[in-house]
Amino acid sequence: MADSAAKREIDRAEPENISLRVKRSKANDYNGRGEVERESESENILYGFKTSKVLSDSAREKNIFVHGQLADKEAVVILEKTPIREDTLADLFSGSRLKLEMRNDIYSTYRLQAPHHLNEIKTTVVCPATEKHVKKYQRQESFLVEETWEDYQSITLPFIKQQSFSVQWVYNILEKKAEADRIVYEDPDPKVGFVLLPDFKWDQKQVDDLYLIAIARHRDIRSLRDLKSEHLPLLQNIFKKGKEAIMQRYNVPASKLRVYLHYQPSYYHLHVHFTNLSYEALGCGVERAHLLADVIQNLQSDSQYYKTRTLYFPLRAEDGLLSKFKETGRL
Ligand code: DD3
Repeated sequence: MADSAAKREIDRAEPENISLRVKRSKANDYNGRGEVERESESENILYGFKTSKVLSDSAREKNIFVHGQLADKEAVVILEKTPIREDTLADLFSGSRLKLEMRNDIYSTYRLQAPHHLNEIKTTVVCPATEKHVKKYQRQESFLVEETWEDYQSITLPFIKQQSFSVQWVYNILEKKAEADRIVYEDPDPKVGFVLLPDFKWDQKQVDDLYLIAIARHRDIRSLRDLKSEHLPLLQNIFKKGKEAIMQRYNVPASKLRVYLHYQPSYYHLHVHFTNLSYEALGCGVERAHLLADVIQNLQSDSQYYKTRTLYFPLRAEDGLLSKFKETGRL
């Protein structure tokens, strides 16, 4: 990610970020304003970005997903405005320029130009992006699919196997080849171990939209459908230690957390989502999220629970799996 320079400057501006007790890594320490400025100019990898299409945007979520080319490679760029934090208000009020828009009676509106360090846009770059990445962010209609165990075996499983959507980034995290400095907690046990770290959807500036993922060390569990009672120690370990680590690091108690799995997941390596209960994360709705607490209980009462149940989930119009369900007359 190309946000290290920007992060560094934020860290300098708020050496004691009290809203969030995040342990600072060496890489995030500020090392001189001039250096930060130079770095952000020379390392603007988006300088030559050629937009080909806006895939989707949301006025409410204040984000935009753009498809384009970056040095002749396909790329997807996601821009998102982040929440305004209470601990930045003093700087915002004292360090901004105001342009009056209108005045009427006791009312007036302005365009406020925030100081540099409060004028950031969270940016995610996927490059080179595949056709699948582009489709993933294209605004699409959704359809609810009904998947019996037989459907899973004859339609979904073959599709997943043939897709081989790379989870290299997951292995990089497990092997500490990437994001090692972002790890919040890890349990090295090969069977019940996992790595807990912030999902990159979360900018970690405020706990209001807290979003972490626990990635299992075990590499052969594709999704909810693979889970059996033999995996209970793993699931219970993630549940217990994940909540404890989040309490320790972020001071957010278990009663404020939504802990769940997706079905279908966006990548087929077992992972668990930890999000702030007061934040409606994308994909936390009943049609896709399965509370870890429920998953554990279901497996406790029936080891084969997820091999017997019909599961329901939404698929988007362009999803290859949807075509498979259509072909077999299941939609
Ligand atoms: C992904 C789901 C996956 C595009 C995009 C995101 N958290 C990740 C790589 C590193 C990460 C994540 C796939 C991919 Cl925009 C394609 O998400 C990641 N690192 N969700 C973290 N910490």
